[in-house]
Amino acid sequence: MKDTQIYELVKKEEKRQKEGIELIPSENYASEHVRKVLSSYFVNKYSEGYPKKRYYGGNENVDSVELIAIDRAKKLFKVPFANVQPYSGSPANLAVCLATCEPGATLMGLALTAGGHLTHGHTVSATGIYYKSVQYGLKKEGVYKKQDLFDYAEIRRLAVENRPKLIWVGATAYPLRYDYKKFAEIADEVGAFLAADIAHVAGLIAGGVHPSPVPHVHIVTTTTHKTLRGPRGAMILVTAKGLKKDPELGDKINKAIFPGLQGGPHDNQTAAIAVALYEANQPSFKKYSAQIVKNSKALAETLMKGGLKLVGGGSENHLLLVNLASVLGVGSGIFAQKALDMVGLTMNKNTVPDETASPFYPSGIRMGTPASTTRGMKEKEMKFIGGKILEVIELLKRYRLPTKKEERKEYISRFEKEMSGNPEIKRIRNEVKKLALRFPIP
Ligand code: DSN
Repeated sequence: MKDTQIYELVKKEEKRQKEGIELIPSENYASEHVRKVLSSYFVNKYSEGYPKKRYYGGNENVDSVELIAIDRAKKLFKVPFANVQPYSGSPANLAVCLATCEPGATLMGLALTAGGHLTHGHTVSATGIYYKSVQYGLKKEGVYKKQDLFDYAEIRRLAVENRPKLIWVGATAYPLRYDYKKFAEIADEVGAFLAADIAHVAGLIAGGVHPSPVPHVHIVTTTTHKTLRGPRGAMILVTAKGLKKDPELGDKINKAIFPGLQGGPHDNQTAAIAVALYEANQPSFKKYSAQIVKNSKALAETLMKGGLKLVGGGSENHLLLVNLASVLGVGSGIFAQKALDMVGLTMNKNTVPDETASPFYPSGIRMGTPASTTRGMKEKEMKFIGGKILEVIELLKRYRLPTKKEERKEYISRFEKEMSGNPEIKRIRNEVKKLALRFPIP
């Protein structure tokens, strides 16, 4: 007996992934080994608790798997403590809040519109509902120049004024390196815990091409499926500095995950995380992460040469953020996302730091190179892809997001219809597909 309805969708998704080029910077292709372990018999098990301290029997193999995953995480990121049970990044970040802040305490994080994450204290997230959240932004001037975009004087002013218990450093849409030391000076001055959310750059840190926050922060959280190229999941790490500040910090993190926030860990996910950590420790992963950055720079340069405006004046990591307002008008990210999707270049509309439109109709697009680099693409392919992006954007110049909200839906569906019948879109689609098929996915 086979559920053909879902099976057909699985096959369709496989085809979509093979024939298109994935440029969403938070996505990647896990190895076949990771996917096999993810669907192994560990999927059947319950194991509330921690290794050797479980509430169910039959956990001798699960214990070994989790201990190996913890050990590999500690070695890869050079930390004395790791919890590998978070279901994903959002529960991991909420667990850090639970472990370090009493309800209602103050925390600080980068605002969503400036590239921060919902779980760094946005008002609609539990981290902004159950805690008093103070959000910092980026520099007001020079956001399109290559310079550190964080305004440390302003972040320090906010920290001194609000005395947060916890400060987040990290983002989902920041194209440059972080100066973790400068954040640490501020957190140390006000006695706050400093947590680095490295979800986006974990693979780059593991591969040695992005600075590690570990010497400077108390806690590190990361998802495991982005640049780290594992299964969906997350980890919380405590550094030596963190244990010095609070020797019970590891225990507090463990308690916050279980029983504070979660029930039984997903043991199949833990096993697949262990595999991903093994893979990230191989010499080939260093080459992979170095190539991600080279590719991102090549893509950024192609787009800038084509006249596009990039936040941070380019890319120093795996992603780039393009402000389309000057070429396509405010709120035009949706046109670019939809048209690029039609040609098989998948990326997402995104707010830009000086955004004047809403997060649903933002003025930017965000893209990145972790997934295409996994397929073996290099600078030459990035220049080609950049060229295709520019061609698509050229086709969008006669469209503008209606200022009246009630007109938008109809305008966008007319736009989609026109685009899908456009012969130029069909031509570019074929060219992208031809390239994609030359680079198989794992
Ligand atoms: N969804 C992730 C991203 O795309 O960055 C963050 O949670």
